[in-house]
Amino acid sequence: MDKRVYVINGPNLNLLGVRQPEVYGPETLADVEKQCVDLGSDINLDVRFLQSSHEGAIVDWIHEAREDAVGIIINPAAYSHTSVAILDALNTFDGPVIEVHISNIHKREEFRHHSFVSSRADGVIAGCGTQGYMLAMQRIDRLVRS
Ligand code: CA2
Repeated sequence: MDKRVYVINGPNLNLLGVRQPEVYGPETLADVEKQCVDLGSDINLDVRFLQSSHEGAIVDWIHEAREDAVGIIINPAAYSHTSVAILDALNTFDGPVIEVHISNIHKREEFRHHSFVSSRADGVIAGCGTQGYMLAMQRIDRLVRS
């Protein structure tokens, strides 16, 4: 049976490809989901792809992942910069966590330079566009094999 990976997306990422393509690119979140699922089937990872604009929903999915997933890929979006609750939830998860940002948060406003989640993440990918999700999948694959 394939190992399960949760790909969790935070607030407003449902608008990917619909608004601000100059910042976040032309692909929709459904496009990114398909790419993750397709890559997952090549490398034997079963993808559960999720998005919510509600902090508590994201915390609940991280708790579910404790029983259900070998790894978590998370783009916490704006909650990266504010959420101790998401950090605390990730700290209860034993497997690898890769944090993804589509844009390079370090090239943007100063308030985006700090992410609470980064202190738990095993890897952080920023500024690689939506390709960052594919890179994160490959990294999770490597980490769960070793
Ligand atoms: O670069 C990223 O992936 C971010 O996590 C995206 C967040 C932002 O708050 C972070 O600082 C960096 C924003 C997500 C909003 O997504 C939108 C997508 C399309 C149109 C409008 C918003």
